[in-house]
Amino acid sequence: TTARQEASRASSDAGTSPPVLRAFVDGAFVDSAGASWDKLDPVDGSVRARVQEADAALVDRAVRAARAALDGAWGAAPVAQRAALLRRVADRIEERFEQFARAESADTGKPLAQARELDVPRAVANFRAFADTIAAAGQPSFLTDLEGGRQALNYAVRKPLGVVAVIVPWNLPLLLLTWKVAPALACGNTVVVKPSEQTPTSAALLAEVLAESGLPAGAYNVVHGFGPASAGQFLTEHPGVDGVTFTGSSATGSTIMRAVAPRVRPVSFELGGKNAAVVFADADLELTLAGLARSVFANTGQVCLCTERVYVERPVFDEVAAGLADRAGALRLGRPDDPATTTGPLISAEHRAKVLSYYRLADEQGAETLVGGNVPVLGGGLDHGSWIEPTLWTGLTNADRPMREEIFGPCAALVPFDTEDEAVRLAGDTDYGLASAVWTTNLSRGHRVAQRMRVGLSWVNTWFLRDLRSPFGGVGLSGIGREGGAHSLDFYSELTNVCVAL
Ligand code: TXE
Repeated sequence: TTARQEASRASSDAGTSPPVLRAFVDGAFVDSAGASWDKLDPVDGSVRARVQEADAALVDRAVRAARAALDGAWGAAPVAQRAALLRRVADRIEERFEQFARAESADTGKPLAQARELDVPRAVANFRAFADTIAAAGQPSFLTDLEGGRQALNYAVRKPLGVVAVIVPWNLPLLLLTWKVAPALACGNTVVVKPSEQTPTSAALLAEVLAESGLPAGAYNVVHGFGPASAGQFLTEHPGVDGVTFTGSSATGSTIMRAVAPRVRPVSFELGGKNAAVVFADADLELTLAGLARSVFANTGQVCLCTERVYVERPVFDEVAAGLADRAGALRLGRPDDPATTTGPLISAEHRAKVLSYYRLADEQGAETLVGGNVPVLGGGLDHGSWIEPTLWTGLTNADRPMREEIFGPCAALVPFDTEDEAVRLAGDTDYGLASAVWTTNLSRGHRVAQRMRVGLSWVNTWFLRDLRSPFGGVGLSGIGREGGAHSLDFYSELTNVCVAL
């Protein structure tokens, strides 16, 4: 409701009429009988698009179209055809590279350079990686010895999970969307996508690319809308949905679990994080500070993998704190198309209010603010954007709320430690368990500590480095299941074991 209120307030200031974004159902963009909302530019608060909210009837049409495509052309497509389609999609995203980069940057406010370096190349890579994965996928078979010297042959046949609901957030919209859509289609599923209400554009662009690449109508559908009492809820509660893949907040993950529980459907969840970095005194400090700064401030701290807790071995604590504060001070907030910009705004005024509430909480809990802590005054027409200062604290402990709850902003707290065991204990003292990074030049210690972390992704001397064949996901509040390479195939497939008495 708050986002809607903000949206309608801002729309009254708009001069020209913004483009209209509609649902994509059964191979065509269609009008919805539901309401519309204004998608605001996080950079300056202007209206970027008018988005039509899918009502329950339109969500139902999308799910039916997906079912028909599953029972028809796409569900029957051989593996080679699916892999070839994914490769064509990758090629076509590359052809429209700049269009995707600009759309992604415009929806999120992120620097255009980052969309060009990360978001769009990863979307291309996602389609190529899952074309390779499905083309190479096999299943073990077993010859079973029976009495009397006879045998039975067991082998498993991979089938699509079915109609998959794909619900994605606003921080890396295209990257996360393609991370799910590529393996889902590779396995022969059909999908109904609900992009975030904050970032609806790239899902619509992808619809065009998939159709041009020859994906049958109905195999990829997009419904726009919000979560509760809107497209998100209508989709997850729909009896025609066979599984849900979701990236977003832990609270919404829990709500989605309840929505599918009556039908006992599988879910794959990549949820929030409260990720720790551990810096040992023997670390290469130049390398560490560069990596740490990236892990705290990338995408304005709005990546589920971002570091919000930094544990530093006491002898280098002051040096690391000062070095990281210098790097924070060197960040340049500005318009996405300015090549000097390193850091965009937060996604929305609503999200900034949340992040700012943690800045105030840190003050109240006696933190020392090394850098930042406020809303910046940028001028130049940016005053209505959702800007916030990159921020670092010392003086907090694991008992304080800013150390326990996911803030999802460009901020982190630094805390000293004295022993390896203490560092592992402090890092693991969280309900989340997505990612961690250990910084050390001691190889044995790097492996040892990385393995002891209670997380799904444990980095040593790097951060965010991904091989798309390796498992991605979290423990605890950070999610259920793993995606990536063959792990994604496990989620997006059902297996039928065939047992033949020979
Ligand atoms: O997330 P939501 P929000 C965290 C981050 C952030 C907080 C809230 O801490 O501050 O979550 O962000 C859809 N049924 N992350 O509110 O609600 C929603 O429309 C079905 C971490 O944006 O999880 C959107 O498409 N769908 C995260 C998507 O879920 C529902 C990335 C994500 O929204 C729904 C984003 C419902 N009942 C936020 N309610 C990460 N892990 O990277 C919402 N949605």
